[in-house]
Amino acid sequence: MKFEKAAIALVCGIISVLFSSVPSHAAITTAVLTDDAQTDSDDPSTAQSHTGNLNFGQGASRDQDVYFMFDVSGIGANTSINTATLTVRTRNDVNTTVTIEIFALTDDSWDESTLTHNIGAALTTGPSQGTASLEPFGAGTSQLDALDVTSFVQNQVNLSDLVVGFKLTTTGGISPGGFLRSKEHGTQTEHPWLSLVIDSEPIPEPSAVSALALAGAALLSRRRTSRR
Ligand SMILES: [Ca+2]
Ligand SMILES: [Ca+2]
Repeated sequence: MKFEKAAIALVCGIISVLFSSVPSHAAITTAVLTDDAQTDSDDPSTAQSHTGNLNFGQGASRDQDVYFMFDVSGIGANTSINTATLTVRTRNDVNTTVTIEIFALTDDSWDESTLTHNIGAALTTGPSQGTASLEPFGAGTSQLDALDVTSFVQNQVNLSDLVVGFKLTTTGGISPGGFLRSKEHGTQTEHPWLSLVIDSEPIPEPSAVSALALAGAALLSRRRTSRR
């Protein structure tokens, strides 16, 4: 009986230590912006400069889009996402309100130095992550818009896909529509122009706990058998 009590206490102790060793508190992570680039349908097979202003707009026959990609490997694959917020700083120097719409990109097969309009148009996009109305505040004034992208980031993490991309498009037939500064731009007084902040927590590994419980049960069972 003494042995059984000791074994139970040992198993409970191990499980307790195991659970206490798993971080239970949410962590705030700022994802790393790895790529940002623009495309232009007027020059569809050429990679546009990705190191200055990234222009977006939609004319009668011209389509300019902005693409960006984050590395979220810092949060790990086995993670529950509480919130993921994409913040976009844009500037509209045109005297007309522009509407931007941001789509999830489920295809990560592009990079900022080689992306063209034709490559971008062939990429698979996921659901819209929302729209923002970009007011013409005047030259030199930017605005910040925050979009909830929790569902898409969780979807990517669930697939162990720790690269999260987006495509910024414009509606309303306005060209030029506006711009945001690339991460390489020399003027970053209002940095960052793109950010993805993730509130997440690791999911405890149930299999390890189950294995310990089974080991404890087997130990007790063996002890009982040996006493018969
Ligand atoms: Ca860039
Ligand atoms: Ca991805």
